[in-house]
Amino acid sequence: MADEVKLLDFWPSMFGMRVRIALAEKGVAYEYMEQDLRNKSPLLLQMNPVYKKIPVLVHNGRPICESSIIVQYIDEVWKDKAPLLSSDPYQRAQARFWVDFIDKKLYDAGRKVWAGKGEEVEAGKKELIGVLKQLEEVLGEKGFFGGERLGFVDIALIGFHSWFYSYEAFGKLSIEAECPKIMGWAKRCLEKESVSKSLPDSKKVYDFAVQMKKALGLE
Ligand code: GS8
Repeated sequence: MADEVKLLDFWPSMFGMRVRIALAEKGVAYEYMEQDLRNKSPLLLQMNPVYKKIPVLVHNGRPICESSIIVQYIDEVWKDKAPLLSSDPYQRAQARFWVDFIDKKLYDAGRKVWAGKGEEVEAGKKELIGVLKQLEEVLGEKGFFGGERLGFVDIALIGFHSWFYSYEAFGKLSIEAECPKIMGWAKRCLEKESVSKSLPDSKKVYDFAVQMKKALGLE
């Protein structure tokens, strides 16, 4: 029986983007199901009753939640093509550490920059640049965090690139000037079709962020 793969997602989500890229890298066909997060569907509530968040991968009727867990699941199930994690346990542990770091630090810093006010924006900018500079050190002279090829850390981080324009516009900063290595790395990732076709246009994300701020009364 052919695999039935569905992805519950929301287009501006950097977490959803991770899953889109992983599926594209593996060449897995799937049904993309855009979700309305203000009016959550019974399917989303049923598939992720704990957090009620996207992304959710539904593989042959069974849900998998949390983007970094989903990407690892995809790597384990479709293991014959495009390995995303190293076969070496130490390297795998390192990759998981940095994905956890991105999850804990980058989303919050970015949100302070685009959705915060006054001092919060300034604190968010410092955190954002600090996190990206730290990641530049981890990248070192490698082409990708995964070495020669796109890996787990690259996939976890690159979705944030579609938000960089918004961070720059709201925070009045230049990520290119502060973190040129990260921008060089992002360009390399975007040369891959699996990445470019999975990421939305940065200006569209910015328009979305403007609308969100209005809707949330954050202006
Ligand atoms: C985060 C997913 C998430 O924040 C993961 O999958 O890695 N740790 C999770 N999803 C958001 C949309 S993106 O900001 C979401 O579904 N929010 C709906 C809500 O909070 O009600």
